Amino acid sequence: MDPPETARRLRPLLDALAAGPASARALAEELGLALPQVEEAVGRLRRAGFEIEHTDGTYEVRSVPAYGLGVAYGLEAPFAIEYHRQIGSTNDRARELAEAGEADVVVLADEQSGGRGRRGRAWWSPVGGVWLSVLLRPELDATRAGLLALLGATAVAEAVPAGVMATIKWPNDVLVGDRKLAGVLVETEIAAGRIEWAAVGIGVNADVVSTELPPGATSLREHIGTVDRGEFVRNLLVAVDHLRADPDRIPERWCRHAGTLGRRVRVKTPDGEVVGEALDVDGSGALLVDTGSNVTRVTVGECEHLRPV
Ligand code: BT5
Repeated sequence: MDPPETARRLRPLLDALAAGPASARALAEELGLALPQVEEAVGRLRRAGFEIEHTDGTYEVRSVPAYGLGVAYGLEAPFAIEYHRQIGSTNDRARELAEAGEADVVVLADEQSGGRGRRGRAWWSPVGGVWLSVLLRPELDATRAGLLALLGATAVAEAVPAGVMATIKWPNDVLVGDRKLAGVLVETEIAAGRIEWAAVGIGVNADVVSTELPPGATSLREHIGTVDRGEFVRNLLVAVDHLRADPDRIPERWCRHAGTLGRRVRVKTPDGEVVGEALDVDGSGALLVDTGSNVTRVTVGECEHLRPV
């Protein structure tokens, strides 16, 4: 496995190359590297599928891989991309990177052999899906950690191409109709009441056929045909970046896509079931449910949409 600094080092080089042809010397100066380090980094990009021409001491990008590291080329969000063709779980790798002191890295995989959902459930992650974890160090009080799940789901809903009617079921399932398109698994490290780091794991059934997915699942491909995953991930990461920059606005942006509000719901919580009408989410991402006798604030639980009585 590459050391964590590799992904971080390639990002500024990709940005410099995306700006146009550049001499090795200019790149070295701009990036604060020695010439052999520039050559080594260009070699890494070539091995990752970039076609980079080198004539008269000038590098020029001729083509970019459609997925993988190609996602970082022209990405308008400050994340470094660490790409794996196959991995156990991107969230596990994000945790390793967090423990090595990293931030703002996206672990992206083509396939996961041990994809995880919440509470130990398995997450199917065949080739063609979008499986990634964004490692963030948000300025957020631990009591507001619930917002991060809303952030993940909102980013997916905002990035979904026009023509797909995606809605969010509280807190973080993205559905088309009543079938699941995407899920979010947030894992955090808390210290002294603050969030030290968060791995926001996002799984989207993008360019996958439904026969490769569990019952009850759907994919973007089922609705719009072949999907440009690179473009989708770039849009997703730009949305993540905007949302994390202004956490106070996450509930409002989440609400624009919410399918849960105004509906009768049953939420299974660690303290028992809450049944009633979902009214709103509060500033920490909790669901407010009118049970008929009071308004209950639900911070964790499994939410089910019920038919109106
Ligand atoms: C989730 O869990 O919805 C969170 C899924 C997070 C997956 C991402 S992929 C990148 C990152 N790395 C990881 O290892 N995980 C994250 P939950 O709400 O517990 O839903 C799990 C349930 O969804 C399962 O029990 C199945 O019923 C269903 N399911 C499993 N795989 C699915 C898929 N690909 N599409 C739709 N539903 C699925």
